Amino acid sequence: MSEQQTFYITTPIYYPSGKFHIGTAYTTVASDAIARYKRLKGFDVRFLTGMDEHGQKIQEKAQESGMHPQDYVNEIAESAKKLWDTMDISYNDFIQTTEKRHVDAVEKIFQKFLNNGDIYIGEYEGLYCVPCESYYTETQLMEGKCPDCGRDVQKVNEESYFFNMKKYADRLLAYYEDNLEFIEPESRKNEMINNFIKPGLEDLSVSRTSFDWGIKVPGNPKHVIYVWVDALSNYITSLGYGSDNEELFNKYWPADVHVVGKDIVRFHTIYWPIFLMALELPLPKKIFAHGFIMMKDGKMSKSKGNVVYPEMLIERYGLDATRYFLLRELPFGQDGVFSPESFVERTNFDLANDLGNLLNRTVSMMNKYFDGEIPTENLQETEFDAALKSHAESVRIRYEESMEKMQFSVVLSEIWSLVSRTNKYIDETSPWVLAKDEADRNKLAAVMNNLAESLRHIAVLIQPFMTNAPKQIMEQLGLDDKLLAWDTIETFGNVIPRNIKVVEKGTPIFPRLDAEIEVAYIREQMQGSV
Ligand code: ME8
Repeated sequence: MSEQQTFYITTPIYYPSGKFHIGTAYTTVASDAIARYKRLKGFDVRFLTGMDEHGQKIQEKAQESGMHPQDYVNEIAESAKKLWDTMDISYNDFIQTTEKRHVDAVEKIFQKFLNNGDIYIGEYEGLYCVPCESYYTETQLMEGKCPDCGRDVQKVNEESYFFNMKKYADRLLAYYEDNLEFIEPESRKNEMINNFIKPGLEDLSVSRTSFDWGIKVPGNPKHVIYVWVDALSNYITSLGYGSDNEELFNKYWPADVHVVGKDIVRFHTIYWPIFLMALELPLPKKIFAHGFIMMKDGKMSKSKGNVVYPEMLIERYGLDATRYFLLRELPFGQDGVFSPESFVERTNFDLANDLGNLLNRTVSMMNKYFDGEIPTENLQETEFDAALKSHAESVRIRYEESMEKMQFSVVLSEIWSLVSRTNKYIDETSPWVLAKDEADRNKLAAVMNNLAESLRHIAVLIQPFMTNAPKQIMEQLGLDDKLLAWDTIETFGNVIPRNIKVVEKGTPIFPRLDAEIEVAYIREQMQGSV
């Protein structure tokens, strides 16, 4: 038997600085969609997420809430896991950077940098933004504030270890050139080259002495290791790199893709590859940087009262509608706006009207014309069948192309083109007319079979995005979940077995929302989130 191909995908590890909003959920759901897709295609997938628990910001947050930092981060890690379980995130591992497996390995990584002469000790004088855990020079500031988040920066003057970044700049550029798909979208790559690498990489301060919530520098415990050196290493420490058992590391590294938001591209496309080069390890195959979910009045922030939490949407509208919206509404890679109106519209139009109705109509016609049984024999093609079949076939091909590029909104619009095409097929074939003439009985049978088959294709295709609807569709059609396997949609038709009975009465899988009431509800919840 040939060995199963592996696929390693990661999300950023998030800061435990508060409750997760839909932005964090967005990255995680997108990564989950890829993980599910690759599993569906037969890959041996490893999907990592976790928490970035060290650093000055977290120490200060813990102090504010009167807790020991370890208790503080553990509590948030538990609530994060609960949220990911609620959202059906199919992660294989959840790493916390305060775990021993990580701490031990990061100490070894730092020691290796020291041994190889990549790190030297010096004096750091400069500016630091605590919320971004990031260093800046005077000229990088925007009106005296942090260029990334607009907040005040602190003057830092302390002894520090420095990483010699310059040494690797040429190799990094060569890697970009040889691996054209390393950074996506491409615009981010140009930004990195023109804004950071070409002007000359500065040596990076990789330790701090003014607080102690972090991993100690081996042999010099006055220093804690810079939180980004600590954090980025999670992608390999979680695989056992530097431990007694590197089996997972050997199997899954290099990562196929690190999914990140546009705010942390620099760390992933400059620092991380350079650290890996210093460790003499292969670099990840791709860093995909997506855009941000914005609100009509700008960034989500508690003070503006415009924060949307995933739990609220899931409780009221269900997980599938929430996951669908996140991946359908925003073109992955670009910023997009969340509005209560667009959420309600998508749910009503795409889910309740288009998909929900198609299932309902199909099930009720099957009951009306064939006593609930999906006809599989004596099928006489209608003039409209070939177009439906070829559409389903072409959707599958375009779906695969766009999925590889992580163009989720394109993939979903492709699937919905099959939903619309199938609804149109009902209008074209007018089963209620065929049902009037016994001579058209076999044509009616073919139409019913094609409708069930088309819905089955849709159920297979939506699996990376929705976790309940595929099973609900199969259940209403009376079909076994085995028919959700990818290879069952390689052809259209001849898959549904004989003597299958659909349910007698299908319940709507996506109830229609009262737009006015629900828009007001979401808005109220956003304001209540202050
Ligand atoms: O940066 N829209 O953690 P973090 C879309 N610990 N995505 C958003 C978003 C929004 N409005 N807001 C946040 C860190 N995100 C580091 C990462 S990795 C080794 C260390 C997502 O909690 C997006 O993926 O600030 C962004 O990159 C990430 O959350 C930042 O999470």
